[in-house]
Parts: sequence; structure tokens; C-alpha cells
Amino acid sequence: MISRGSWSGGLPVLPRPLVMGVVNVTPDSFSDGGRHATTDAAIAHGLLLREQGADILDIGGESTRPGATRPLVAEELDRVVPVIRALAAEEVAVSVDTMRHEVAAAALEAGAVMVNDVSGGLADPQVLDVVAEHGAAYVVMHWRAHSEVMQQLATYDDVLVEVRDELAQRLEAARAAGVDPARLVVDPGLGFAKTAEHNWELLRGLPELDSLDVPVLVGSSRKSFLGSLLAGPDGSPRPVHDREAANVALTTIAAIQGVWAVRVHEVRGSLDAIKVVTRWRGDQPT
Ligand code: PMM
Repeated sequence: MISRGSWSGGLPVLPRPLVMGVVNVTPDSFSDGGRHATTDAAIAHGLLLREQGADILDIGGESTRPGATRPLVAEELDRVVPVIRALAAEEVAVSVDTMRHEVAAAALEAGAVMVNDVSGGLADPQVLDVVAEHGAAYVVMHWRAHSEVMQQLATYDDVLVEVRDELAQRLEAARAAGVDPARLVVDPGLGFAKTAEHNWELLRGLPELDSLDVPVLVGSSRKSFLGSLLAGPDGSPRPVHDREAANVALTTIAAIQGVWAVRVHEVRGSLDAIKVVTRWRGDQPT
């Protein structure tokens, strides 16, 4: 676990992937919708994930599940800002999962160190200006459209090349807006305008993103391609809360491929997997 202060000089880089713990303060996220929907429950969950070893907590107030409708800006602010303020006061490093500049600004003012924008600045380009003004870290995720329509855009000739090239364009936009190049992170956006097959191809080819010369974050936790992989004999997907062993396997795969961080709902198993990979490489786990 690393402290909030470790972010002051740029992105912390460890000899192992960082673990980003997810705290969704939403009534409707597919993975944990409704579980931490009150401020107090979300703060308590965040502190629990920190205790389990999360290096950073990602606080989100908008569900991005396929078909989700967007909350009002005021609703999103009410959901995330008090949680971020309370966790930052406990010296936890916090990122805000938002596509809106108003929410990014309020979150950074409340103490967040990073903006995790699943649209990479496409949904609201002013997010880039806010991040630049605050000198914050910024996750550029690969994205093509909002949840209602994104799966219609899951068409690629070569998913690895197209995701990499589209991320390169978004990185360029972020740099042009003045975002600190040393604080940029990319994410292939598993499940966002991707079929299961696209997700597997991306997970097989993570080093393809190395040419972007930016640290890579991967979020596979609880996603539906794991549900279908692990479907029961009747074809029904494995329930969301019973996909953790598979996710730990994916953390192992991502760690072996040298990612900078993994975004997970359950911290303990992924941290164990990361320790195993670190030791297997010949280093001592931190
Ligand atoms: N996935 C979700 C939400 N935010 N952010 C990043 N950077 N990468 C992801 O893969 C990602 C994300 C999907 O929803 P969840 O919060 O229920 O996991």
C-alpha cells in the first residue's frame, strides 16, 4: 500500500502493479450496484479496501453498465464528493471515475489525485482542461460511445491496432490541453465497445500498448466476459460475485505482462497474485 503523498511527484511506480480498489457509489453498477450507495457505506468500504492493501481507490458515481442512463451532474457530485473528501482526509490516494468536468474539478478540490475518465476526454473535452489546471494524473480509457449505444460500435479489423491508435489520439489531445505527460495512464477499456473476443485479444496483447510509452491500467474485474466464460451447464452466466477466482487469474496474466496497475473490486486476491508474480520474477514483494 502506498500513501497519498507518494503521488505528489508524479505517478508512483512500484516494482509490482499497483492495485486500484473500486468504490461505486451508485444504485445501478453491474458489479456492485446499490452495495455502497450511501456516503457512509462507501467510505467504510473504501477504508476496508485500503486496509486490505489497495494503493488507490477509484470512486465512481455513474454506472457505465451497457444500457445505463446517466445521473444528473448534481446527483453525481452528491454521490462522490463527500466520499472523496473523507477518504483523502485519511491520507488515502483517491481517483474519481467520471466523464464530467464539473465532477472532476470538485473531486480534485476535495483531494483526489487522479481523474479516471472512461471516455478519455471524448464525452466532455473540458475534463482535459480541469486535469491540466490541477496538475492531476489522468487515466485515458479506450471508449467509443456512451453505454446505451457502445456495443453497436464493437467492430474492429484489428482490435489491438485500433485501440492503440485511438488511445494515441486521445493521449495527444490530453497533452495538447496541457495535461502533464508524466501523469498520463492508458487503459484498453475491456467491455467498452468490445465483445468478449475483443477483450481476450486485448488481454493477450497488452505489450502492444507499450509503444504508447505510458503506464497501462487494466480493469477486468467482474466483467461479463468472465460471466460467459464461466457459464453454468444451462448457459446462464456465472453471477457477478462469483467471478473472483477468474479475476485473480487475469490479474496474474496482467502482472506477468508488466502492467502499471489493475482496477479490481476485491483487493486481497489480486494483491496475492501480484506478490506471487513479483516473487516468481525474482524480486521481493513490497
Ligand atoms: N470499468 C468500469 C468502470 N470504470 N475505469 C477504467 N479505467 N477501466 C475500466 O475497465 C473501468 C472503469 C466498469 O464498471 P465497474 O465500476 O462496475 O467495474
